[in-house]
Amino acid sequence: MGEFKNKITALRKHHEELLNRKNEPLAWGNGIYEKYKNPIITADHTPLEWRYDFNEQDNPYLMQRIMMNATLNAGAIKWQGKYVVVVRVEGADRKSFFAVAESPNGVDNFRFWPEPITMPDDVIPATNIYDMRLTAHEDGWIYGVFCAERHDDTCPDDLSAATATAGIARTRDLKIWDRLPDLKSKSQQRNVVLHPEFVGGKYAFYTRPQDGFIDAGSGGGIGWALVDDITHAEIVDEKIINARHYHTIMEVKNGEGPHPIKTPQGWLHLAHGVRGCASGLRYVLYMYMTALDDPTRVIAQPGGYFLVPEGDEYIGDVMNVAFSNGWIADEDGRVFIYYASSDTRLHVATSTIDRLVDYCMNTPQDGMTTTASVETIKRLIEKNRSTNKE
Ligand code: BGC
Ligand code: BMA
Repeated sequence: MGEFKNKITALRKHHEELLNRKNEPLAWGNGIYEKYKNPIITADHTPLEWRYDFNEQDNPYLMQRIMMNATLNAGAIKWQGKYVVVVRVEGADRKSFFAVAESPNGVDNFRFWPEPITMPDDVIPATNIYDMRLTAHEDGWIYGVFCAERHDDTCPDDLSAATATAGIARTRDLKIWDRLPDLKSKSQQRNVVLHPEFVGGKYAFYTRPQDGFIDAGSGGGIGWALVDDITHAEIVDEKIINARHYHTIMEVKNGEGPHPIKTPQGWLHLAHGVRGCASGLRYVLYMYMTALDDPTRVIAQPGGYFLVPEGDEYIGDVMNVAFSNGWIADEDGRVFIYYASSDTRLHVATSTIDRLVDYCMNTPQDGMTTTASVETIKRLIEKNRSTNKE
């Protein structure tokens, strides 16, 4: 009897130590942002009540009855003074669900709320839902837009055939969610994001049209579509605002991350780019900016990637992945970038609006050839020669 209680005490102590662990920025970054020593949320951070049956008769070995596999791709929002993330939690059964975790400072001490989100289904229930983008819209609601995945029944013999659609839900308190009908679109859609402001009186979505479930194909890149009625959202016209290119970090796919941050110089965007290589797909993050008076007009496109997996971040369920669908811009200009590594755990990187705008405006563009890249490097060397002479 006593032994079972002791085991629970030890388990809870170990868990509390993990939850209370302090995080520190790593020294020697790239000057653009700071990465941190520890991931902020791992599967081990999930509440013990989700995993263990604490009744000694029913669970004499104190086993995990439900195992958690990963905590990744989180939407983020500053809410009631707290840094709040809506985490994609994945169980051992490969089903993802959404769960809220909050921190007092944005970099450590994240704690899950007691229960995962109960997300109502659309008319046709999805098999899996994931990667929520949170938008506090000027209409007063907080929206969650996420991917709803279903088996593609037009291919009954192919167990991997699937469809990706944007699910839409809204809430006032992050607890009770009203599900709206899924976004209607001619093509499949993943990485759909709601812009925080009305544009010409309409709701505006960043889209990512794709030919198939995995293949972006002729989809072209990150799209933009205006929608009259969010309660029956349908894409009628879609235009590509951030295209993919041959031999870049986004040759195979790209997609909007969280919704862009409004700055005096323009909208600041975080996105992911994907390229193919011998070991599979490589997912990295990149940035761009668009004009305040026209969020579809690109005004800055720093070349190459912004953030990539490094060290332990390379390793996980889906190797070589950095993915972000959540960031928080604080009142004091600090920015908390929540990114997941290798579809396994959640991290934070911190920067400021000023630094990110500087990065976007002053990082050379991709010249698209080796010759152009070498010329760009030589220009910097030359500039440094004259600076050093001064
Ligand atoms: C996974 C996602 C992934 C997608 C495309 C889904 O089944 O859950 O994490 O992005 O497939 O590979
Ligand atoms: C994508 C995303 C993410 C995931 C990534 C890598 O398509 O939507 O869910 O992080 O694949 O597996």
